[in-house]
Amino acid sequence: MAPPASNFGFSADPGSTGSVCFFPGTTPETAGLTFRWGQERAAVHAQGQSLMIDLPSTHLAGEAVEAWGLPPERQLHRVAGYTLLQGEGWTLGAATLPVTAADLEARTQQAYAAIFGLLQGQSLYRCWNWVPRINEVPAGSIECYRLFSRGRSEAFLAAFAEEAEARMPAASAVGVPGDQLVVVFLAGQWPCRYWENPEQTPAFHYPEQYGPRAPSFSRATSVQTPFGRRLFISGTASIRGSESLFLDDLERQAWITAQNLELVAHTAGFGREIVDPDGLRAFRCYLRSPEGTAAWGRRWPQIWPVRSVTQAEVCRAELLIEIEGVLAGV
Ligand code: 3EB
Repeated sequence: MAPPASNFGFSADPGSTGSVCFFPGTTPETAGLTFRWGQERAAVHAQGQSLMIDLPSTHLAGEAVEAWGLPPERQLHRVAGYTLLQGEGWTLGAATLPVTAADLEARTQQAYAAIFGLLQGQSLYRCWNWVPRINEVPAGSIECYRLFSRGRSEAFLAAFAEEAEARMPAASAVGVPGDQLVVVFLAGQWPCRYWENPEQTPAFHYPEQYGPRAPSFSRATSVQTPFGRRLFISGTASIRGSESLFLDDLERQAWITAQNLELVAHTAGFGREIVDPDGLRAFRCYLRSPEGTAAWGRRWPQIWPVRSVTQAEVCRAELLIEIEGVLAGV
């Protein structure tokens, strides 16, 4: 079920802008950023000039180790609880924070305040969040995802006030076993634009039924890098307007998700194809339940290879699948 290397391997030519790698210059051996699924516990490791993000999420299919490229010139720093890799014009950061239901909101707020404190004029391009017990509702409280959303929202408001909505990057927030909140971000000084899906309510305008504070993210971020355009598409799911569609039907949720990905890619000027003959786009899929993998494995890889499939609670309890992507410009 592993996708063909021609689609999702990194370009043999390190200077190629046709590579799906985040930035050029990558082989798995020289990767700047590595996501490792199925690890014992959440951890951020710095090794040489690379970051490794270990996640205790069950790996279901595709690459168990995802190697992402970064520009070769980079330095390692530790600032405000984050391990940072920085190069000319860009910053990648990662942190793990122990959280309980009681302090998740405050810890999230602190984690984002720390990011804003170290950006130094750079824009956020992409945030990844792994949230323990994401769909649990602690006694006398609200769902952990909603606590997380409120903490993040408070931090955006504190940092940007009325400009907050114009600063919200592509993001994802999914569950993770254990008690570590994992936050990874990419920021930079290269020009970027945030995009919405014309068929979806902006998440930051979701009505209150989905939580007291709407989620702080946009549907995609396009970035004009010196190596070509990149589009980071947020975790995308079976949502139209603000409503979840096709509850309990993975297959139909997957189609709506794919349509949303196409709409966002097209809107941002990256073409509407999500099937990728040229190695220009890579997708990561989260499935709520491992039972879904069998159905997925039989049919979807033939029409749409994804780079990896990992088990994770998607932030809305009724959603069974979420897919995110990185696209290189054509
Ligand atoms: C949605 O569209 C599905 O809270 O950062 C997707 C991507 C979702 C990011 C986040 C939530 C987040 O609302 C959930």
